[in-house]
Amino acid sequence: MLKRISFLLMISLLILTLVACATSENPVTEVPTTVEAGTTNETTTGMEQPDLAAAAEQLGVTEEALKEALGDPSQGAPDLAAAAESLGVTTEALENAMGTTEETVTVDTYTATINDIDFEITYELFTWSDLPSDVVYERQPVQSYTDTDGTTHWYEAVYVESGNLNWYQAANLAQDAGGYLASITSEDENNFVFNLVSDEKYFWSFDEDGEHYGISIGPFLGGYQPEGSVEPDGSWSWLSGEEWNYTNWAVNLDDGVIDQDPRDNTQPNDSGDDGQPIMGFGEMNVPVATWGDYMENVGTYGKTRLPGLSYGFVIEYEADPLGS
Ligand SMILES: [Ca+2]
Ligand SMILES: [Ca+2]
Ligand SMILES: [Ca+2]
Repeated sequence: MLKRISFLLMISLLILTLVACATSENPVTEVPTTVEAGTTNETTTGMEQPDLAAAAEQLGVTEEALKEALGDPSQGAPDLAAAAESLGVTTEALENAMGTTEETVTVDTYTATINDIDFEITYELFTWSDLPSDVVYERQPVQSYTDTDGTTHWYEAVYVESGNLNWYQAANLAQDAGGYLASITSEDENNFVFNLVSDEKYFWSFDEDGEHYGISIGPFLGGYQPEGSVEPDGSWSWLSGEEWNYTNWAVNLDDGVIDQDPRDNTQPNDSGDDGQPIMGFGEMNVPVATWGDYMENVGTYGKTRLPGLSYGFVIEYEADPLGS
C-alpha cells in the first residue's frame, strides 16, 4: 500500500513539475496567502496521470529505469533534467514522453467557520462521510488524559497516510468528530499528546540534501494566528478558545542530531511567504514535542507541491466521544 501511495505521489509531483514547465510563460496561479472575500483564485487539480509504461516505451527505456530515474517521491518533485541525463535522453524528450493535460478548477474565497471561528479560505473542506477516496487515513483509539488541574479530556490521533489534508481540512474533520485540533495548555498535556504521534510516520521531512536540511513537519495542533496578526508571533490562539498561556516552540540547537539545520530555526520563524499562521509538532530533524509554525497550505488536498505533506493531526474532545 505504501509503495502504491508513494508511487501515486511521485506521479503527482511529476505532473506538477511538468505543468510548471509547460506553462512557464503563464505560470499556474497559486492560491494567494492573503485573499479578499469574494475574490476568485485558480488552482490546479484532477490532472491526468501519465502512462509510465507508454512513456518508457517512447523513450526506449524500461519502465523500471524510468521510475528509478525519477527518484524517491517523498523527497519532492523529481529533477527532470537529472532524470533525463541518467536515462541518456534529452529533458525535452522526457517531458514530451510524460506529456499530461491540466484541468483547472475555480476556488472561491469563502468564510469557513470552524469551532466558531471564521477563516477566510480557498480550501475545500470535508466531513468524515465525504472524504475523497484518495485521502488514506487511520483513526487511532481514543485515549483519556487528566491534567494536573484535574481536567479530563479525550484525544484521538489521526494518521493520514496519503499526507494530503492541510490544517483547515484537519481542523474541520476534528470539529466534525465533535472536538477540535488539540489545544495544549500545559507541559504534561503536551507530552501526553506528543506520545500519541511520536512515531516517525507522522512526520514529513524535507530532503536532507536540500535547502531545508531534512527538517520535518509534524502532526497539526490547534494553534493558529487570526488574519492580520503581527508576525511572526502575534496573536497565536487555540481553536478551543483557551488562553494561549503555554508554549513549546522549537529552539535552535545546531547539535547536528536533533537540529541539523545550521541556520537559526527557532520557532515561530515565519519562514516562507505566507506568515506561517498554523502550527504543529516539529520543526527539527527527528520527531520532537516542540512546535513549529507552518505554511497554511502544507498538505492541501489536491495539491502536491512543496512545502510538503502532512501525515497527521490530533483531535481533542471535552467529553468522551464514545460516551462511556
Ligand atoms: Ca487541551
Ligand atoms: Ca539550527
Ligand atoms: Ca516555521
